[in-house]
Amino acid sequence: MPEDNIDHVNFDDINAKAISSPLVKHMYTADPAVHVFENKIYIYPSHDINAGEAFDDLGSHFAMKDYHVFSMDHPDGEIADHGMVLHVDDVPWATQQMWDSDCCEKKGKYYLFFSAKDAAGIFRIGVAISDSPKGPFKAQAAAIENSFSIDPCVFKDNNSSYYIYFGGIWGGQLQRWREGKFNGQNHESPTAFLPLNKEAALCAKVAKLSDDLLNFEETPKDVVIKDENGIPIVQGDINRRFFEASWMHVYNGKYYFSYSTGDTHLICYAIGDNPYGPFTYAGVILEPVIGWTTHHSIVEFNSKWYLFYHDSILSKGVTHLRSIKVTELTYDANGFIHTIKPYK
Ligand code: FUB
Repeated sequence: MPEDNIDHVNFDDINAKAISSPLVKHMYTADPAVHVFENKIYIYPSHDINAGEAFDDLGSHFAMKDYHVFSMDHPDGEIADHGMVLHVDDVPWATQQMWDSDCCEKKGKYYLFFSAKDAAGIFRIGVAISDSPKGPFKAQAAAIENSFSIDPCVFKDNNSSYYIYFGGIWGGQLQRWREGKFNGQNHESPTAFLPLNKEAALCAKVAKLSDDLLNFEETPKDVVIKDENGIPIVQGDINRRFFEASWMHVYNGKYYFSYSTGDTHLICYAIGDNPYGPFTYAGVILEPVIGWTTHHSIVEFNSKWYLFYHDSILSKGVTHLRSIKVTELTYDANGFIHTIKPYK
């Protein structure tokens, strides 16, 4: 919901109705990417701060500068803050807006993938490496070659190939790359360059990563989401089209691509047979939370499934000051996810 639309919200009431409490209260955290490493839950969130930037549809108010890593022995347990693990000043190519990140492990090394703006104000995706899931991470000198847009999600498939999903429209700039180069001026309207409402929606991107995980092994492909009739979702279908926040998980051999619908504030998902798709739209995972953005990850731990997400209740509705939360996620007998209402 837009930031100017929360005046009517009674935060004590809505807090009492919330199905989960903030996991972290000593700072603001968002966009939780969660993995089980070494039998523990590791959380790689954005670190929200109040940098004084005004709210706009390009997301300038999300002016984050660093990342912390958190861990838990169990989703109901205590959370440990492992401190600051990467700062924008230590990333040679990045200048501002350390947005969503994700982490994966390969051969005992941990790779943090993150989105940030370069000196030209263009979002790129970078990699930083550590010997521990707790960090600290050391950034590569340059962003991934030919990377663009935001919200990386790294997925290790059964055959041990690694895939990166990414992209986000409006402030995430995905629409600026439709011709393979960055179109327009830096502060172009967030809706310029989008397809028409009746045209196929812009898709998230997916690419297999190179063996060292530092490059795209192929030109990124579209993550196509089709409707129940096999027709790609159109841009005007704002309750179902991709906006940002890609996540991939596998359940019973099927590939679940989940994402945010942005300005309609839903976490939705679509199911496919392989990491590339196409995927068929399957429903809503999470109804709107307090705050404009919604962003999540889905992880299995001790044979139960969990949805990590965020809302802005702790900051009393400030869109860029969010808090990560967790709740259990369940499936029906046909593999469809039961929709979660964040407030009872
Ligand atoms: O945290 C900044 C941006 O807000 C993320 O990249 C988006 O997914 C949204 O959550």
